Amino acid sequence: MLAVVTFVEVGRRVVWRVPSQLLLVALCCSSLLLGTACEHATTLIDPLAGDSIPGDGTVQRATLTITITVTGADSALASLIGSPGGVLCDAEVTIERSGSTEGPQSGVTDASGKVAFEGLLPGTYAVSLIRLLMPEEVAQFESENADVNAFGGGKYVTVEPPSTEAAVPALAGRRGSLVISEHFPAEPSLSEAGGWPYYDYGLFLEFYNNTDTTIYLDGKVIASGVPGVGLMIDHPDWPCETTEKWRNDPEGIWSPFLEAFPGSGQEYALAPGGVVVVATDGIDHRPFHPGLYDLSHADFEFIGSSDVDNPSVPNMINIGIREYAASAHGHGFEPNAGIGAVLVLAEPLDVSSLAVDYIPGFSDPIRHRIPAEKVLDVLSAALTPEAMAGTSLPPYCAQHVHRNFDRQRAQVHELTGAIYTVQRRVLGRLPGGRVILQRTKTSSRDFHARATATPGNIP
Ligand SMILES: [Ca+2]
Ligand SMILES: [Ca+2]
Repeated sequence: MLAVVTFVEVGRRVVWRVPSQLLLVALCCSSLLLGTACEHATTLIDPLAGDSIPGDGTVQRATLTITITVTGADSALASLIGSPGGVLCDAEVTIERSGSTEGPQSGVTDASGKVAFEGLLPGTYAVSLIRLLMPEEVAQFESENADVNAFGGGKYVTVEPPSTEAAVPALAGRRGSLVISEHFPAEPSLSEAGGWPYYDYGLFLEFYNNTDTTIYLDGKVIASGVPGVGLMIDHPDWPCETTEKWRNDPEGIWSPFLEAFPGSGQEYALAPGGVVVVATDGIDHRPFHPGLYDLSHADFEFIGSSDVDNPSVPNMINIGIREYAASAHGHGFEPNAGIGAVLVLAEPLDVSSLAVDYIPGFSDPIRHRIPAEKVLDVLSAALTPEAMAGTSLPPYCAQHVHRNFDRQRAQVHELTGAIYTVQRRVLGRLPGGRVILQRTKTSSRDFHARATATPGNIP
């Protein structure tokens, strides 16, 4: 198979571009592999199992028995709320058959952490769980776990008659404060044949106030935590053991680009449940490509030295060492995917006090370190296994950031040219209807790829 990845210098940024033919191959592979281990990809191309019943019209129904499990420190927390033994009782479990229009079914786990569903058609089922915690339950936790407000989890299970058993792990969910709720990384091809040129400016990030109090955005920082493409993979010139120091640093996240929200303290308030959209360009991108969005009402936009500046959309402030892709683009920060993306949200930073280091062998070697105590939220993501297999890249290094910040990257990204979005999962709703987003500091669990972006709304 043709497996050519061009290595393109964009300004002082180096990006991987992958031909669209490979993209098609990768997408086809994705659809074939669904139902095995492609949780990340199902939202892009649903396996069209449909509602038809094959054969002579009779089909053997199945029973699905699910056990919700908890491990490690989360198991200790579960014990405190009356759920010992590494299982989770009183969890609401929802199942929905992929590609069907039957709608979901729900049940609640018993004292042994089990729940059974009967009379199911065979197929692949999306299983998710939620166990919201009552204030009196959280009160039993040590202070470091006081922000745990739920257990959540999800998995895809293949159901076969007469009976299928599956264990689905649950993780303690922490609300955090201001959290990354969506990353739209799509750079569609503007060529009818696919490939070059790509449209790079329809990108956006979205953030959500996951707390019960007003948050002020003023001075908070959006950063790219990608320490450089060569630092994400086991590159011959930059092997993982060499890059460990910057990539997997428990003290902080090394970043080449820092963008601060404007305001000097209390100018940009975000109420509980409030959503804020930060666009690369705050304009209507639909005329450029139908898969893009109208971001002319974005709350903020990144700004560069040769940019379109919507005067009604406040500009982010570049507080980093240099401008993003200044010579080639000049539109401000572009939160694209490349072969992976680490996005960081941080408390206001005094940049002059940050540690600085130089990574040898790069044309843009300087990085600031965002101190661990300033990090509010992280999204760590990589290509899907199918997309990665369509490249000739060496394997990824184990961690793109230290597990203090994120336990496992989400394998959600497609090759350049694909249109999709990455959204944080909804954990549940408060009695008044306000959404609480899932934040287990595990990107692979907390985020999923979706076909349609929802700038400014939580779906
Ligand atoms: Ca811009
Ligand atoms: Ca503007």
